[in-house]
Amino acid sequence: MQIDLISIFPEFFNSLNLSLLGKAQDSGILKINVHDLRDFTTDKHKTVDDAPYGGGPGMVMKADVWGLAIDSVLKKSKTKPVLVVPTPSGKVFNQKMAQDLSNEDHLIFINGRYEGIDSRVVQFYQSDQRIKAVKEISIGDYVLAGGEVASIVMLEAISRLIPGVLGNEDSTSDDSFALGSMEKLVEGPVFTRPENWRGLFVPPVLLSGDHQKIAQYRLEEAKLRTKANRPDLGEDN
Ligand code: JAH
Repeated sequence: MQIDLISIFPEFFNSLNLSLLGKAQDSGILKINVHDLRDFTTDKHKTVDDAPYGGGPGMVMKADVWGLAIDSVLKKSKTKPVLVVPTPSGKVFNQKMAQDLSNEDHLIFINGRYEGIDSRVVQFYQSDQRIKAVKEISIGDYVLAGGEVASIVMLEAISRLIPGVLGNEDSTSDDSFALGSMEKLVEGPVFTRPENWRGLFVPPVLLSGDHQKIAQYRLEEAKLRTKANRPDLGEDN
């Protein structure tokens, strides 16, 4: 998979060279390109923003600069990319969206700052035949200072689902939210050695060797935690 990220703060994405994402790039499964939006300005002050039409606070990122940056990525693209736009006004990101995006050939993330990007950028690329789809996505109900951290969150969720990215291929299969969309539960508690830590003991059933009983225990704990922390999930668990 190819991933292009465009930002006025390209250094935010240095963390993508670490751990899981770093290894996926070393192995060639993932190719990540980071682009500095200011490289696509045409004025001597490298201006990327301007005052909002209609007035109001803050600044809006200029459509012309974004257009040049996105077009320069598109001109080198072999297949039609999905354009991802992190924004608090988008659809809320979830595991299903991560799974769908992990099956794409090419993703482009455009990362706004200030009060956002001139809305004509999304409008234009939604009807551009060089692009497969435009996805405006939020990672939750809070406002960040820009899209960069949201892009990193989404990329971590997406890339670990790409075959060959995780060392242990099967360790994703029963994570919280990875369960089928019918029976959604968060995971219950987990334990490792020592059996007694500061007087706190591992539940004995986990040391019993009875795998039937263990599965039953884990399901009950998952249901309890889901009811307590996520009553919006698993209504019929
Ligand atoms: C803020 C551009 N829901 C996460 C999220 C995503 C993006 C932004 N904020 C929150 C954002 C300012 C400018 C994007």
